[in-house]
Amino acid sequence: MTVNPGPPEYRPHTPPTAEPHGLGPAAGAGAPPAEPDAADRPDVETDGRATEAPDPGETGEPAEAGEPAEAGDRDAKDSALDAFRAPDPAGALTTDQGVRIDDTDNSLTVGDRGPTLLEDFQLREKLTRFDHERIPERVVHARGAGAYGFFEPYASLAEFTCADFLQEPGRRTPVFVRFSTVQGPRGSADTVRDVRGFATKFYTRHGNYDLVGNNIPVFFIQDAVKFPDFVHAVKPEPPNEIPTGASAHDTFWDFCSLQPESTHMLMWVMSDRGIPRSYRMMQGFGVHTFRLVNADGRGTFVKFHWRPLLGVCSQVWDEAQITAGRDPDFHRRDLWEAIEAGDFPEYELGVQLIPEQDEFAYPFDLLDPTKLVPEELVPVRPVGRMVLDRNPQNFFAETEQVAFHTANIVPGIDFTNDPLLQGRNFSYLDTQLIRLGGPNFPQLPVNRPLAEVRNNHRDGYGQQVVHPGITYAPNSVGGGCPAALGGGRLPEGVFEHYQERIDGAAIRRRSPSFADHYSQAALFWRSMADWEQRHIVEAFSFELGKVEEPEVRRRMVGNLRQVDLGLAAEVARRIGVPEPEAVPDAGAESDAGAESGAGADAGSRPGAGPQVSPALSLDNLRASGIRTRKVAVLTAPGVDGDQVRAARERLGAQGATVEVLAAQDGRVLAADGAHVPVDRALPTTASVLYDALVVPDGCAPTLPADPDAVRFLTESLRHGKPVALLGSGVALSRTAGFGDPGGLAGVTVHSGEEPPGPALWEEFADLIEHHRFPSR
Ligand code: HDE
Repeated sequence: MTVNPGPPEYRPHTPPTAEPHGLGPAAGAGAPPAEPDAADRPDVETDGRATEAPDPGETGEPAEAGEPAEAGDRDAKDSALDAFRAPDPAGALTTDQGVRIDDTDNSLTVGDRGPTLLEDFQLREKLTRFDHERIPERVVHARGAGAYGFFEPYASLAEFTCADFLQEPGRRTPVFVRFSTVQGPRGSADTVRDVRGFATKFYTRHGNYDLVGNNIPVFFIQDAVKFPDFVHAVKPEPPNEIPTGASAHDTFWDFCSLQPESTHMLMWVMSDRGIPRSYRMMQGFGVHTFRLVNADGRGTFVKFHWRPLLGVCSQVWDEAQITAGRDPDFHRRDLWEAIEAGDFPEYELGVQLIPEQDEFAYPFDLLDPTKLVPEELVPVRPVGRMVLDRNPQNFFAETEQVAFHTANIVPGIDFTNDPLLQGRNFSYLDTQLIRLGGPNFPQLPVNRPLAEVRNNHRDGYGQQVVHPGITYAPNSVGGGCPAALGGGRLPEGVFEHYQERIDGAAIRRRSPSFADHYSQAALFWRSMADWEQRHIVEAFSFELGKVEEPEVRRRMVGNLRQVDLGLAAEVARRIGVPEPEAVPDAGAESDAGAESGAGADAGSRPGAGPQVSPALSLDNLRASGIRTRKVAVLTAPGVDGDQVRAARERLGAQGATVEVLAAQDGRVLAADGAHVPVDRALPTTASVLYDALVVPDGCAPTLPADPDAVRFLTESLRHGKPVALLGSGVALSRTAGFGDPGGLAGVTVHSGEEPPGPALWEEFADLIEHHRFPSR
């Protein structure tokens, strides 16, 4: 690591420079400066890391933000961060002014027992810095986790866009991704029912591009002006700040019941999409229709999709609630540990491309963010992959201070008039100003583009750059003042607004083309597997069952009636409100709609798009293989050691993480006299933290007598997880009240005399691949 880097200029790849007496960014941030002699030698390596970042900026060309990297290479963003990494903490402790101090354990007092002196500047500085450690959390999406990585296209997309990062197959662009929940504060649990944020910052050679999306392809509202209302409704209620991280309360459902445009999104959030198994196993969506623009200025509408290579997997509701207590950091930890273990999460970027002439070809408005474009109408075209391969080094500096903004676009990408997007383009910059304390947040290390920054913006809180010279244009005396490249055909990499013709009167009115709130909610419902529909019914019933106001419950059931009669009737029964009537003109219903009672509304208009979209069901979004799935092996003294070893080897060889659990840490004496190492003691863990369970032979009667073990199995079965019961392992199931559960879906029972062979482990791996058996 470079010692005491000098003040970075706001340009790409600034190589760390010697600045022994300057207030380098690290020193300025309160980190102890290095030993003076080391500071004189900027190339000193103190931790074995490379000392100088490459500086492609020297060539005058835009920074090569990630040429195809050779194995082990650090990417351009990683190298650029070197200039901001704190010096070696092994040196002497200092104040923020670099004054070395001898004691950080005692205040300056008058005598042994006298008062503390005001002149103790060391105490005052330490307390002041501490008092100011917090910044306002994000007003929404406060709880999150982030990671660095890279994006690389499969092929050039130049036909549709001149966006730099989509031009050259295999050329890597560094990225930072932040995943989040929406409702809960920073300290809330990860596994609550909620939308998940999926925000990606691409450090492209032509500037930063932020794709600030969610794991659900539509949104609750159509117009940004409703966002504060929506958020006030979903957030904890003002008098008592209850509930934390949950939408199951009156104000949220009151708002939604009165704002029927939220219905489609509600269907998604009440489905298992609202309780993902992992950030690594959820899709991402740009939500809005954006525009790609090619070098000739031709525009194409685009919807962005991220598809996780591990498939889309969710928890079940009871599991999610227990996880929130057992490990509130479940998703954070999962992401962190996967990256540390080298199991880098990977997502494929896909685009739905819609020619401009097709703008009005669909039975919904492309500008309406409560609608998706069914993949059956416009297929998703894979364009590249993103790999997250590096954890941040400091949560606050990187994950907390990262500032996304929907208006951070680059040449080749542009907006549409989606009114939600237009409002976001104001809101994100505005929110960073309060959250990060002023206009210089783009200079924070994680936010700095790799592309060069050169303009006349000046001053403000926290300015990190020493700008020489004048600060206005035009000028005749400044010499080096940056010039805007205007007029005529612009060189590559210069942003030019898409020249959309706009003509109209200023009106405050929702477009009539946004009026249909139920068709796609019904499409979603019809596209669900039986078990998904059951979970949706249960989720609505749970949430509305927490609503105190009967009228809100009734109104919501009325909205659901517009989606599907069966859904509304079942929810009504469960929450104790009158069942809705069938709508009289049922003759207008389509076959599929009539079958499930889908509403007599726009949803069943002939030609209104597909009646079913298989792409929406989790049943069709699983991936093959069991890589990174977590398997617990419950053991006790006398366990069949061969079976434990086989589970480790056979499942481990396919990429699963196998952990041996026992009542106590350390090791367990197996029946063959060998010692089996224990990974975790049962009281410190829980079934909800695993995807599958093996109970080997030889553990009776110890395990059946252990309430933790009984509970482990009971929960695993209840949550639809694959379970292998080998030999006397079945005894545990009997104690748990399941008898011999061999007939249950997803359960393997081996009771033969012969030891279980490879075929059993293959069969069990297939069950793990299936992930959950919610039909159980
Ligand atoms: Fe956001 N949103 N949002 N949002 N949003 C924020 O920006 C806002 C919307 C999304 O990891 C805030 O920096 C408005 C849709 C993500 O840092 C804030 C509207 C989608 C994140 C804000 C929306 C999102 C945010 C809070 C309606 C999916 C977290 C802190 C017009 C496409 C980014 C911040 C991160 C964060 C405003 C609607 C996704 C207040 C006004 C639709 C993933 O500016």
